[in-house]
Parts: sequence; structure tokens; C-alpha cells
Amino acid sequence: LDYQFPKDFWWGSAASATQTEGSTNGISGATIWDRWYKEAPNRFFEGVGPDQTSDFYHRYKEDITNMKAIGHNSFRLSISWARLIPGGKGDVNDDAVRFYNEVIDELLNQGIEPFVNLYHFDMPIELQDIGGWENREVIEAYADYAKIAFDLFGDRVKTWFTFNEPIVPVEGGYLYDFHYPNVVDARRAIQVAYNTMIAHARAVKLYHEAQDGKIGIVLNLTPSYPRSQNPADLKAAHICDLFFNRSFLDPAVLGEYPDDLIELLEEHGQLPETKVDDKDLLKNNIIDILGVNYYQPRRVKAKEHLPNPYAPFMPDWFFDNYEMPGRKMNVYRGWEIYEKGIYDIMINLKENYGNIDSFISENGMGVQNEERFIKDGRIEDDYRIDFIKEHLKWLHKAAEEGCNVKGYHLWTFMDNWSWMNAYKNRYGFFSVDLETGERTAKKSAEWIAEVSKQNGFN
Ligand code: BGP
Repeated sequence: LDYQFPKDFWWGSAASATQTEGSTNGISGATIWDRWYKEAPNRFFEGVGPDQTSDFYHRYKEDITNMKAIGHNSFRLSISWARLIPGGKGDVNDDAVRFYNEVIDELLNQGIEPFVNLYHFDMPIELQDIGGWENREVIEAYADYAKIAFDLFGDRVKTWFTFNEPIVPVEGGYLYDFHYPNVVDARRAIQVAYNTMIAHARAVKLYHEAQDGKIGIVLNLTPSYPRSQNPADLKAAHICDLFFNRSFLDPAVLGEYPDDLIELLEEHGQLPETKVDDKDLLKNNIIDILGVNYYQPRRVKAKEHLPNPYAPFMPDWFFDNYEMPGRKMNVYRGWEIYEKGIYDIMINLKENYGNIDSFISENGMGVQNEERFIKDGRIEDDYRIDFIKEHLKWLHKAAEEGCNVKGYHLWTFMDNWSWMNAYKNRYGFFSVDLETGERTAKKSAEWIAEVSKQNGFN
């Protein structure tokens, strides 16, 4: 084969509780998504809420059978905190324990390793109402939740993640107004980002004290490419990288924040509130495995206009986005497609982050109106096959050059509900009929089955 992947490579996909499970009313607590949908049903969601989604709650057996059929050897799901512990603190919900036990056992029975993530954007509403991640009490509640999950499922789940894309709730909820609680306030955003990493380190510590598998975090890394090599553009790209990648990557992998990020925040009076023990907590609890979600790079240039000195501080004071002429776009999502980014990330991890064990934990292509491509009853998604293939070629090159790349997971296994567009963009190997719930394999499902079986492709 032209592209043969390392032995025991993880082939699979990722999903999250809110986006797939459904069936929350009455058998689960509510999250910020139930509130956000109720408050603004038409702003993003076109009247389709997270209450049903693809109904994994009832159909997980069939879905896991389908995973097996297309060669998955691993699958990432998230536990819904509000389902396991309605309200976020206190009693465990027996139905949730039953459900997650059944899902984990079914995956294992089919020879699929479960990767379990503790938090995928889904704050229990009661905890948001006392301040969410801004409140240290929520860190305590999260640590208790993590411990409960490890105790319940840690005998069978050996690969854990503390958070999925922790920068996204910061951007969405506290900087740019696309997630609840739709605040725009950089000081609060920085506190949320910081407290999230403290919660993360608490969970890593608890895990290492009592369990014998691996624990990590999933970060959406966005290489920051400067418009040019002139110093002002380079500086803009560097600061962008500090804010959007290294504010999580460095503490998670190296156990400390970059000095220049701290200096920058200090200079602008934006340092978060900390506690004396935090530094040691971060230093002593680094991750075993890094999940990398890669969709798009960032391209930036030096600011064209100086920021208004009277306006509140924003990361955007230091860079402008740069729309590179001729860039390739996924027009449905408005995201640039730049396959080499996946290689650049891996080389960076190898050179600057101790070549930590990592894998692509999400990559994928959302497309609208895929029914257009139906032929003989299934969606012929050649564009998705090409998208995956081109990314895999760069991932393969990284592995050849010695990067510790352990696998590739697609976002996502089957079409599901999304945070910003409900069901408009479809990402799955399987399509889902929203009326009947029926699943149908797309052409990419057949293709990935072959790739997984051969552990590579031509
Ligand atoms: C990632 C999230 C996923 C998923 C994906 C696709 O950022 O971890 O939960 O939703 O992006 O993005 P979207 O659904 O917004 O198109």
C-alpha cells in the first residue's frame, strides 16, 4: 500500500452526548443547551432542539453494530454530566449508570475500544446558574463527577478525556456570543479558560491516583499562519497562537503557561484570579495522551488599525484575520480546508511538546443537502472520501517522520445535531432519517471499512 499506517492504528469516530443521545426529558437533568435552545430557538437551530437528535439512547446497539461493520476499533463518546448526576452535584441517576454501562459493554463486546470524554460543552444548568466555570465551586463539583465516572466505568474504560475543545465555550460563551451564557467579556473569558484547566488538572490527578489507563484532553488546534514573514505579521500570528492554542496546550502537556502569555495578560491587567496551589497542581498533572481536533487553520495579519484604547480588552486587539486569496473553502461551514495543517500540528507536537502520544480525535466535513448526491438509495459522498484521504496522506507523512500519531477519528459516525446549525450540515459515515430514525451507510462508510481493514490505502 502507498499509505500504510502504524500497527494498531485507531480507526474510528467521535460523538458527544448532547448531539447524539436525545431522550433527556425526565430521565436526565438539563444543560445550558436546553436553556439556549428555549431562549433562542431560531437564532441557530431553526426550531430543532437537542431533545431527540439521532436517538443513540435507544438505538446504540444498532449503531455499534454499524461501527463494527465499517471497521471501527475505537469510538469516542462523552458522558453527559447532567444525565449521570442531574443538577451536577449529589445523587447519581441509576438509569444513566445502566445506559452508559450497556453502551461501554456493547462496544467492548464488538471489539471497539471506548474512549470516554467527561465534558463536551454541556454544563448542567444549575451549575451555570451559580456562575459556571467562573465559580470555583463548579471545579469541585466537576472533580466529584470525574471521580464518580472513573469509579463506575474505569474498570473497562482505559482511555479518558477531561474536556473536548475547552477554548470553544470560552469563545462561544464569553467572547463572541454564540453559546450560552452569551457574555462578551474578555476578563471573564480568561477566568473561565483558567478555571477549566484547573478542573482538568484535578481530574488528571484523581485519575492517576486510582486508575491504570490513560487520561488526556481533546484540543482543537488551529495553526496560526502569518500573512507574511514580516515582523508585525509574525507577532500577530504568535499572539493568536498563544491565546487560542497554547493557553491550553502548554498547561496540559508541559504543566505551565507560556511566559509571554502571562506577561501579555499582566501588561494589560488581565491576569485571572489564582490560588497558591494551582501552579503545582498543573505542573504535577500532565496528560498521557492528546486528542487533536483539526478542521481549519487560522490565518492572521498585523492589525491595520490600532484598537480603541477605551474599548474593553479583547484578544483581537493583536491581530486581524487574513483571508488568503485562493484558499480552499468548505462553503457550507465557512471553514478553510488546508490538509497540510494536520502535518504542521504533528511536527509541532514532536518538536516542542516531547512528541507526546496523540491522535486526530476529530476531522470532518459538514455538507448541506446531501440528498442531492443520492444514487441507488445511498449518498455518494466522494467529496468526503477525498477530504479524509488528503488529510490522511499528511498524517501518514507525519507518522513516517517519527511523530507519535496513534489514530484517526472522523467527526462523526452518523449525522447528528449541532451547536450552531442543528441538522443543516451533515458529517456522518451514516445518514439519519430524522422522521424514522433510519440509518443508511454513505459511500464513505464502505470506503473507510476497506481502509480500516487494510490499515491504509493506495
Ligand atoms: C467541533 C465539536 C463537535 C462538532 C464539530 C463540527 O468543534 O467538537 O461537537 O460539532 O466541531 O462543528 P459544527 O457542528 O459546528 O459544524
